[in-house]
Amino acid sequence: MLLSPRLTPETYKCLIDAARQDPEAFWLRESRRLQWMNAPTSAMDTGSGWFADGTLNVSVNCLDRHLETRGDHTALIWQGEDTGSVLRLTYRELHARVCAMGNVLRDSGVKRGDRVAIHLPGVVEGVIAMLACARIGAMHVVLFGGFSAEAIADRLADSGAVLVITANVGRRGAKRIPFKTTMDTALGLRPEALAVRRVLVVEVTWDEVPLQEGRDALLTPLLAAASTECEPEVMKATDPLFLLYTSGSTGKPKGIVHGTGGYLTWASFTHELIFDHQQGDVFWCTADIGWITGHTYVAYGPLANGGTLLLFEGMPSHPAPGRWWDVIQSHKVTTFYTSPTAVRALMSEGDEIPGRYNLSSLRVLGSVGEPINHEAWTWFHDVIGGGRCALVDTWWQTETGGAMISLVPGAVAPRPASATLPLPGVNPVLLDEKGQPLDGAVEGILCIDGSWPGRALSIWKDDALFQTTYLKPYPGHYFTGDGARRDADGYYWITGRVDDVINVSGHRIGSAEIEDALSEIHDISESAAIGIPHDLKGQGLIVYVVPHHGLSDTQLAALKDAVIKTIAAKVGRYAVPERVYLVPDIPKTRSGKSVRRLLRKIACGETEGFGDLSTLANPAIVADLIAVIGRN
Ligand code: 6R9
Repeated sequence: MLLSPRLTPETYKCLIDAARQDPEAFWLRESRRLQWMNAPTSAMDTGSGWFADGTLNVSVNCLDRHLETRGDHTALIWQGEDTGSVLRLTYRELHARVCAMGNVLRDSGVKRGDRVAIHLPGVVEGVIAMLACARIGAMHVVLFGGFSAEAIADRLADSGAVLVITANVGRRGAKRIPFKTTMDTALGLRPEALAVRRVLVVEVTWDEVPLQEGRDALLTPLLAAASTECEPEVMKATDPLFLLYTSGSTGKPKGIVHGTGGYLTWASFTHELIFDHQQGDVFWCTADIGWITGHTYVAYGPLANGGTLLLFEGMPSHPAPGRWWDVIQSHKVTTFYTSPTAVRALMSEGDEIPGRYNLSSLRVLGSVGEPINHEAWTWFHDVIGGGRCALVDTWWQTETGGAMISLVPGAVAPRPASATLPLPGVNPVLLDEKGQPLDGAVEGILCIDGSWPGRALSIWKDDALFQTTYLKPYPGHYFTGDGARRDADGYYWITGRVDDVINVSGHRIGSAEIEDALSEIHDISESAAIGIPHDLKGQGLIVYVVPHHGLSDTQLAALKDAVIKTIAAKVGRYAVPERVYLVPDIPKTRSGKSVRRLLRKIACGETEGFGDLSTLANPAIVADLIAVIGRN
């Protein structure tokens, strides 16, 4: 049965107007969607943060308060890699498991304010551990399953995590991913820089797991012995809830800190609005919990709203194409939220495969992580949604906490491949390069004016960097790093990053992150990483490498291999470049900055139309680069 959307264009307009006319009253009212221990008396961030005098606990909001009305409703459906392995947890059962985990963490010495790192494959313990941290007031630091040992070690050191939750292995089709071994390597890399005292291990399979005496323990026996009642910490709305690393245009990945009351209000508000959340929905967000989408829309939004979330352990096309459609059919998924890269990959398998499944339970489809092209939008909407589902393209970022510009089902008319209009309380502006606001139908740098409840509090241990990255580039505005076009009706089309962040399959990769990793290869004098359009991945990563003079042919031949191996080891396999070019030099401005605009054009095969090259320090290099690309 299809339910009609809760909102109409008229009711939505009232919401937008109310948020504009009296934002303080609007957000104070919206905050009441949560259960507060002490309800806030002020909403807006006037220097002391959102809902500053409110107190609450996030896990109580996601679990305890639902027990009375929907304790026996399904909170979580876990679909394992094998068709036959399904786990359903009611709110009561999830509550008990989270409490047990909270007690295990407390017994392991974790205190309020401590950081707990979570590095897990797609098992239920991920969401349980996040909520358990929230319950005891510890901050979780979820690490993406695809990070290398070096990348993990960097994040453990920066966050000062005292405890790690990992798995013996992860299942990826027939493959086994050695989570625990990778963690052991990470912990051994620079032990003096780490504060990790304890490692708790989830046994995903019966595979043997090496345990270090005194430090490591299997989680199952500890959970079995733990009480299923766990007193929640009373947290201030402005206390940090979690820390999540993301890549920027400069330096190392930064730990984005999100707060408690504002973040959860935003997660709940946006989840209800953009997915038209209704009783009985089965909500499936395919993101890994290691990314912000996995925080806000796998865990916090759906649970804060008392929904049913689906977690799938496996891959889209394993053991055969159509597996995702099978999951939708089996569990009667109503809301399906994924990335353009996934849509394009599934589209390339043809229409016949989804045609074999009954997808009529679907009501809302969502896209996130990168711009969705017209063709993928149309296929998703027509073939998967059968033309009857709303397709919400949701633009947002790790730093914004939740969706900012998105279609709202029933309330906003769609335009293929457009993220459409800002949500209530979100005030985007487009600026020119000098920072002047642009009016009307125009393209410019996307900034946001004012604050909103979900905005990140800071960068871990570096508030000055938060200010210089987001608030100082265009004073008075929050700088997103994205460009956008606006049409005459105020609809937004996100054009992609305007900084040095590359978006490969929705994964943010900083060019500096790649270049830093490569600076450690002895035979390389410098490098430059750029992104160019890629049919499936949105952007493909290209690396230009300048070898030292005088290397032999054999040394040069080994260099490309070394580049790939180094990036896989220092960052992760997800950041391995599409192509590596060995070049004599990198085009530079007179002040020594790599001119990435030229590097992008040349990598795309362009041979002319580069504009005035006389301002370069080394204009002759352009012809050399064109020759290298032509030969490869
Ligand atoms: C939620 C998330 C953020 C960057 C963002 C932008 C790109 C995300 C998008 C989109 C076009 C969309 N992005 N959603 N671009 N349309 N609907 O992905 O967070 O990993 O921090 O990435 O992703 O470039 O700035 P995060």
